[in-house]
Amino acid sequence: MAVEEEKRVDGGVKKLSQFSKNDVLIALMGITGSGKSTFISLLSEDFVQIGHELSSCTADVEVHSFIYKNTRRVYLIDTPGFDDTHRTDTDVLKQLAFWLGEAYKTTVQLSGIIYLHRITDDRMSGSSLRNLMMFKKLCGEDAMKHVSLVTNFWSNLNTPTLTYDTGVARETELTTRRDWWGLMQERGSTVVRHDGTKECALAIVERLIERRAQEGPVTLDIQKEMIDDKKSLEDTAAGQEVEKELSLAKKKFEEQISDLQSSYDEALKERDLQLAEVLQQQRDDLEKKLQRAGEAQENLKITFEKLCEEKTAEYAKMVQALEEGDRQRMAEHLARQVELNRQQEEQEKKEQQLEEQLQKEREMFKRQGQEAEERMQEFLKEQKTTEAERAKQDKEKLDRMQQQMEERFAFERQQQQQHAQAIQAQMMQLHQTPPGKKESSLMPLISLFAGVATSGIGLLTLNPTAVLSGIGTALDSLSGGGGQ
Ligand SMILES: Nc1nc2c(ncn2[C@@H]2O[C@H](COP(=O)(O)OP(=O)(O)O)[C@@H](O)[C@H]2O)c(=O)[nH]1
Ligand SMILES: [Mg+2]
Repeated sequence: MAVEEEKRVDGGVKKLSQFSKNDVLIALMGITGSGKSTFISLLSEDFVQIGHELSSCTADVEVHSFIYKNTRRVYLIDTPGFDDTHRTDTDVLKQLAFWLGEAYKTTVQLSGIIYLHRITDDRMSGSSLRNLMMFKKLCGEDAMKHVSLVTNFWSNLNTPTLTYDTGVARETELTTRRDWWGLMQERGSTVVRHDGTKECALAIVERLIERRAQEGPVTLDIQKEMIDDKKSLEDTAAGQEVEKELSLAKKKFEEQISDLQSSYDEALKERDLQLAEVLQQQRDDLEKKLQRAGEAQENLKITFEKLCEEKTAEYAKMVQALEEGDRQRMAEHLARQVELNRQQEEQEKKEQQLEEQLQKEREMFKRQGQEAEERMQEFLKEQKTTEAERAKQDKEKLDRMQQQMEERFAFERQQQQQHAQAIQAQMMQLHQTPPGKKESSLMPLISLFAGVATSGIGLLTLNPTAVLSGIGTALDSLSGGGGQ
């Protein structure tokens, strides 16, 4: 499995055991698209995927790191926002609670949090506000002095309706409204502008490191609640916020279902079956939503211990699925290689048959030509000029036919060669780009097997090209495997 995939499926938790006390851990939060991954990519030594939507099967707490001033390693934690289209808030909260809980149990603790907000966003959108609320509940007031509230996308304030002044006005509104950033700032959070450069990103991280040196590490409310107080997730402040939202949503769905029921009864009374069907469909959809909200509520009833068990089983399943995918891709690759070998063999057989046919026809024309020549000489000897002339014409006709045959065969041979080249090119491509070459630790083994199989077929069919190509693949796989 690829390193990147591995990092995603275990949510970076495995790495926690490798942390040392001197290391710095900084979490990045904010809605999807607020620039968390971009910020991390400015500093991180490893590859960071930007602007992508992770499939719902992957855990998206990701850990990236860099060495800070040659003294210590800084880990930047990329987290999911509470605005995920694939997952419920319950799932996102569980993911964060699990990761933060695991981090709390290690010797390294969080040094700070960076909360990103796009200054280009028109006021506070519903999802931004919701995400901010969840963020505050997760952190708690004591953690506020370790928070950097960062505005970014300043360079995008360059249209007649979206100017630098608009940005400044928005920034002021953010910090003056106590329910937005105002109270957090009062509690010690710093408000910073990020200009998108590496230097600026480093300065933001640096400030949090200095703050940690003065104040010690930060403990978030969710960590205290779940680990120290052994609360169930639904009883934590963040859990209660999600629970409140779910209860409200359920109530709304129930009211809508009840309204629809009345309209449905009315439609039946009026014998409007078409309308009744539409209303029934809408009711079914609402029932499903109601059920999902109920399930999300139930899923909040979980202790940290149970959460760990659940996540461990979930990750094991993901790893298995990814490995299964690897195996399937390799089997397809191998099947393609065997098929190309078969095509190549068939092609070579056709070329051989063509050559044999050409030889036979050439000999036949030669024989008939010689006979005509002999006839002509005989007739000339006997002074039978008319027959001699006819024999001469026969000979010329045979020569012409032979020439036409040679041209036709040359054309066919050319076509066969083009086809053979196409097969060769496909084989080369297949050798150069085996599926999941980087992803799979089993790939060299499969390549080796494919190479041996190719040369084996080559030997059996006395086909030197296949033997050489197979040996090439096997050698490639050995050198590639050794380098991984
Ligand atoms: N102009 C500008 N674009 C940014 C900035 N940060 C991120 N982006 C862009 O915003 C998009 C989403 O960024 P990403 O880092 O994936 O957001 P995430 O979902 O929070 O990880 C990408 O297309 C980035 O190139 C920034 O500071 N300025
Ligand atoms: Mg991201």
